[in-house]
Amino acid sequence: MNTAQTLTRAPVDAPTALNGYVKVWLDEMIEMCQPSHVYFCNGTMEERQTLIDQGVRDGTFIKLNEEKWPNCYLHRSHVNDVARTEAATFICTPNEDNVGPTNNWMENKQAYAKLRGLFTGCMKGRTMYIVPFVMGPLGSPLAKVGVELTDSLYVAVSMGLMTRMGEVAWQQLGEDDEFTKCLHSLGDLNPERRYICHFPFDNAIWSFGSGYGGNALLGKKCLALRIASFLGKQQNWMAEHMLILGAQAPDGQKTYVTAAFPSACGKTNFAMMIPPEKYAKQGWKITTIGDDIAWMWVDEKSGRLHAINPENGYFGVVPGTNDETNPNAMKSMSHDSIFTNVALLPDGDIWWEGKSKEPPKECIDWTGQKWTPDCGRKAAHPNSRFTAPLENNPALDPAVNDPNGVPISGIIFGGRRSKGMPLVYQAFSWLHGVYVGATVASETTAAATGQVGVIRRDPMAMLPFIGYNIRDYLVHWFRMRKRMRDCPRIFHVNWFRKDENGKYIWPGYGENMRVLKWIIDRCHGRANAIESLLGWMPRIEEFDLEGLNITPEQFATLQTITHDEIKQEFLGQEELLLKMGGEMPKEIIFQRELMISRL
Ligand code: GTP
Ligand code: SPV
Ligand code: MN
Repeated sequence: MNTAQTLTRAPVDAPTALNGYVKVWLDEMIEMCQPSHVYFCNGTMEERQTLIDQGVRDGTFIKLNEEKWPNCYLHRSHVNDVARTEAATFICTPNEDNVGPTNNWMENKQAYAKLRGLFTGCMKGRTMYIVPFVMGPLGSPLAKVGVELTDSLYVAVSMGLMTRMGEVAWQQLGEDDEFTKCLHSLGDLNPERRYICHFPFDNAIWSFGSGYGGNALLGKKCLALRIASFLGKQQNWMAEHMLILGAQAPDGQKTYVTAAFPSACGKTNFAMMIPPEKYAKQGWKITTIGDDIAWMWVDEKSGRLHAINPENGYFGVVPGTNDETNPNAMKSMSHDSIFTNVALLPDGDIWWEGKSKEPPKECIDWTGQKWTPDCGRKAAHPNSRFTAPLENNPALDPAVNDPNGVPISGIIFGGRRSKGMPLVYQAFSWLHGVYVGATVASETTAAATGQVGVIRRDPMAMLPFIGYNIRDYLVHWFRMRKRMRDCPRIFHVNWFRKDENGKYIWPGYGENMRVLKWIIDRCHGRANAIESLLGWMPRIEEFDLEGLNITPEQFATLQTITHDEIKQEFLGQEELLLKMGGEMPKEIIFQRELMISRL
């Protein structure tokens, strides 16, 4: 069928055989939004360049110094649109019980009515970009098709970097009716009229009033976490806020682990870690499958948990990233990338806090104003980001496009805890591990609007991303174990413990390899451990500190948790558990009792 004849607006380069279900939906959305132009994205490189060039002309993008940053561009967002807005994020269903105590709920019919009001006519004078995309390696049993309609050129181009976008999506979809209907408009960027609404029962997402990544690139948090977690619950798989990395030992053995840390708490850095020299010399290699999201299912043949990265790019935190902390991230963003809200130097170079010790003498800050080191403001926004294709990463794992995913041996939880959490411990069992994950806490970061640095419970680093009731989510975690013949070992880490002067005790970044090595050895039943109140911990005298400026005594302090701190921690866990009230899964109650019994 040729949609060009039936669409209300012209000109339209519709794919020759547009899926019939897409067409019906598209006609309805076009009639509501009333765009002046409609453009079908095909996903070619020529198209990406044409769109970017158009963005350079209309001010969406600023071209950077071609020598220093080949084919890279700067985008500045509206000053009130720089991070995810959790208060404006809703799960819209018939019953409040569907979403539970940790989500914002809107009754689905009311939500549609409210948002229809906002979307009606919102694209007058604008172009609607039709962005078909696939989440997951093509042909994977879990790969999902989405179609995003957006009036943001920045979103259309970014979706091209972050997903498998274009003709491939129509091919993957075929004549099927299973695709996520994603509707997005910048609206007028008024935070009062900002709604990120998910309709899990309709496989639909309507996002209005924000152009920020997590609110607007609907394949990422909205589809690949909120909608996908809902689907995974029904279809026996898991969508998690996790990186996936591969570690190759000197003898060639490859171990894959996932790690769930809350937003801006170290996933990208851990996933791209370069082992310290000693380990590199021995032959250790770390490779990246993904840096933010993992979809996992139990492989029937092996009986093990397998994982894919649904994304095709990185949307990574820029501040703090430099050639020492994360050389692979620096290389990943070194060409063909988009930077959002970093500072611009006079020669078309860019800068951000933590890029170099010496700040530039002057620059244009992320808001477009003149900036000098003494002006008292940040040059780059603390949540400034880079958008880069996966293939830019020199440490990309060869299995990244494998539809069957990679087998997972370990799952690591962690958070940003200045006090009271040791560097590493292992849960006693899967059941205990789920409790450890469910009670993760972390100091809040600039990735979401609101106060920064306050501790909050963030179960499995999924608090803002579980698309249904947390009670059912935890039960799902317990049940998944029963499908596995061999289950991953579960760990908890904290890179962020501080001393009395407020300085990080642990060097972090590449040195986290030492912790990973112990974790890998534990996964394979090789390393010793001592039983502590929290879980299994490395023996101080066996933990590799060679080449580090840390004495075994200091390491012991890093690992210590006092009785008082443990009691404080238990009390802190109540904050989340009480929200579930009488609906707490029994496994959580039992684990809590066991914890107290150990005191
Ligand atoms: P999202 O993309 O928001 O989900 O974040 P993420 O979990 O991928 O966080 P990322 O790796 O981008 O790290 C966020 C911030 O923490 C950056 O400023 C990093 O430099 C810093 N960071 C990451 N790893 C470490 C570490 O091991 N030690 C210390 N001290 N800081 C770290
Ligand atoms: C996060 O906040 O966890 C991110 C960035 O990964 S965003 O995609 O904007 O949500
Ligand atoms: Mn994230």
